[in-house]
Amino acid sequence: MENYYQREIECASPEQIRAWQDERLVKTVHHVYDNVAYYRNLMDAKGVRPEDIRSRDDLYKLPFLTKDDLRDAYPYGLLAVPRADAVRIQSTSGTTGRRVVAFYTQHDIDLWDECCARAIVAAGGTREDVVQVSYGYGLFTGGPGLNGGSHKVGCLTLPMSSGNTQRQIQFMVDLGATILCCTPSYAAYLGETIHEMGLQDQIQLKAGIFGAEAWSQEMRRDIEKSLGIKAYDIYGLTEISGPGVSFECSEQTGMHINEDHFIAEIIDPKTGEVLPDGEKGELVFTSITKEAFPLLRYRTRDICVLTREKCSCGRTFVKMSKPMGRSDDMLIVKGVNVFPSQIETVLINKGYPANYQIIVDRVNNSDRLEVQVEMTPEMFSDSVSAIATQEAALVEALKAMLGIYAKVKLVAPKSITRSEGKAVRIIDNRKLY
Ligand code: DLL
Repeated sequence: MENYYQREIECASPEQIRAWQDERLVKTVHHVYDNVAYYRNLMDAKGVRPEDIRSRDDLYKLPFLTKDDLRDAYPYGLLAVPRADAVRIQSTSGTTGRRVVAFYTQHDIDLWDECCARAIVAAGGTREDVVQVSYGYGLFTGGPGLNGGSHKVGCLTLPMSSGNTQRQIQFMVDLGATILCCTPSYAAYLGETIHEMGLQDQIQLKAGIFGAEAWSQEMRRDIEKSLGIKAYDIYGLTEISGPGVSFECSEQTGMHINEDHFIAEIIDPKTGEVLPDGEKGELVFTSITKEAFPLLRYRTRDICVLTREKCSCGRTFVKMSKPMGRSDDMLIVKGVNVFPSQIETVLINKGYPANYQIIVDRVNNSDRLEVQVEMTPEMFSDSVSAIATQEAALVEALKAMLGIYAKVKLVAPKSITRSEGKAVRIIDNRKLY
């Protein structure tokens, strides 16, 4: 059997890509208008008829869709096929409020697998490889996405999921894993543990496919050195399918967006105006081949740049830069979405004033979250043990809300700087962007 590689698609001419996008967009717009009342209402409110969308050039006429819409329409409001035709649900990593869920038909899963297969091939994967998938499995898309892609390429797939680090490493050694798929922070942790166990000479890895959170070039170099591999970036989001929306090739100057399935736009996050290629702004995706959950002009909140330079790998699909930040204030800490509002809720529920600061650092390639919380004068105490008890209670409550550990430091009344405009709650020292 030949190695799986969709060269004729990934290296298609710009005219061919445009033709696919035009045709598939028109079809998708009719599909959602006919089958999703939520869309019909949005489009009617904007006075757009499906017939108004004749090509990619008409995309700007469509309304944007945001995470709020997905929450409003939760759970089935944006499902575009009969429930009996959908076979899978995945969900975003947010831990509170209404979760965002995405649906897939079998055909949608096949196409998603294809996108992930392309990423694996671009990282040098063939059917000779043993792929260790150490992204979480379950509602998170990382595990299922890379698992499906690995099968499609014909690799021997190790569905490890995340956690149980010693066992991960034992399997990696025993089974001779050659490609590792996980978050960059977990890859760094695995590398560190492999060295502690003195097993670095027994590792056969050659490449890693890392994404789901921001990571710097410095971190890439550290991981490459520690694991003795080439590390590739992969991007995606649950709403648009999961990992594999875009991926790095050997040139590593941005991630190729699978343009036969997704149309990418960059907009000014404040005005919504579409910006030309090369300008920095918010990334917006329209899925054009999905059956169960097609999203039109979905605002990702990720800030990046699109470039259409010729790539030495031969692929013609547009490249996106690593996301340079988010236009909203969501933090991704250890791969988990953290909103300052969640922290605020905990503090206020526990009787603390809303004067707090969130500090995120990256120590030894692992995220550290600290919340500094101001006490009220009534709470203030000279007793070290009384303060430690209060801090411990907050750590517990934050863990229950966020699902991850945050260090808590109680500080004296009035010691956190007040702002006259919008409060700056977050100090992100990770230098990720
Ligand atoms: O993180 C899907 C994924 C899984 C991508 C595995 C890559 C690998 P969500 O949990 O919905 O989906 O989070 C999506 O994560 O909007 C970005 O802000 C961020 N993100 C994803 N990939 C990258 C990356 C998955 N390579 C959100 N670099 C997105 C920086 C990333 N940020």
